[in-house]
Amino acid sequence: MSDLTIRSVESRIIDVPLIRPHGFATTTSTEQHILLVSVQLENGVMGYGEGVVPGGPWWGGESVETMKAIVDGYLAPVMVGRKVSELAGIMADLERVVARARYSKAAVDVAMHDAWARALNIPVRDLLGGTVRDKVDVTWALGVLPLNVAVAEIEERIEEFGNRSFKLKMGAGDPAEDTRRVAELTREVGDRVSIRIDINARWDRRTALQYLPKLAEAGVELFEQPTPADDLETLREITRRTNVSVMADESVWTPAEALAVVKAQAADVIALKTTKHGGLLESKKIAAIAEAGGLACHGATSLEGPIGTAASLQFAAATKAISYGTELFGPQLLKDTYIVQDFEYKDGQVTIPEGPGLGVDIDLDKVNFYTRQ
Ligand code: MUC
Ligand code: MG
Repeated sequence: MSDLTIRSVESRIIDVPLIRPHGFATTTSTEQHILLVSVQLENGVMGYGEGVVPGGPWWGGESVETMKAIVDGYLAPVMVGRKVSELAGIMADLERVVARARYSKAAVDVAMHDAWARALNIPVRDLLGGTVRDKVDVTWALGVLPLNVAVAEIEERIEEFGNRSFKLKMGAGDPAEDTRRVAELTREVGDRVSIRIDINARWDRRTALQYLPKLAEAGVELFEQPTPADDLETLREITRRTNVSVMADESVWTPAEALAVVKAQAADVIALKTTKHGGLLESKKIAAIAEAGGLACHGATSLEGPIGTAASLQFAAATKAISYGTELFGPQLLKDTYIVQDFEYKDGQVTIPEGPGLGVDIDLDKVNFYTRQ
């Protein structure tokens, strides 16, 4: 019997350039910074996971630099010497040593899933219950862009990859101007593709109730987190007042928060990010709560690289509740990859990789090339 004991846990920061700047409500990224975590077992098997946040600590308080300190200094010592088949027990013990820090915990959760599945020569999806789907729809996110640039990018993605839905980031500028820009764009392309918006919790109640109806009228199909995370009352009011689906993102980090959204009937969809929730085990709980409460889950992203994306794809493969498509386009936003395989993005979908573990293999030369000195 091969030895499933964790021999070592290592991490390094890699910086990968983006194909174009990605504008969020509060910052703009030109590179994605990723904490690549590796877990090696005594039998020699390696597993990988990514610690990754969208564009820096503005989103959830963690950054690759803080994650490195947490993983190396606090999580790794709890993991080394334990059997990877005790994953649930290890994750529970991590809670005793480090509060919150869910992005850091996601990186080690995924690396352990990958190593364990590889040791058993099965895909990670089999550890999560097996397959419900082998492809998922992919929404392309545009960031904050001027109208003509956004339209050109949408046309290009439709032509090249058949994307059928697009997410625009809002909340960076004056709400009236921002609304005009997005409403005009929606009128221009909204009969051919679905336009969704993500305001990243930047609007207050009054602004949201003033401008969201105009966006609904223009044909926007989904409002993602228009208002502050803790204000479920307003989110519920928006859900009630408009016919547009409302997605909770910043409002749901934990299973308890997912339950609160269900109880408050504050949204129709939950943005499920395997990173934000602290890994695949915690994400399963969110999915179960959403499903029981009659909410759909969207396979959302923190702009993961290929390893983190493969993890979220394995999760979507095994989780029926991911019924509102995905935005797992992270690898397409990176200028280069650091896995051996290419993902198959086609007809607005991506095929979920097969093969042991996450279904993708690391390209160590590339990883070395992008490692921060
Ligand atoms: C978010 O808030 O959803 C995902 C895609 C994107 O452009 O931003 C992220 C984060
Ligand atoms: Mg969001």
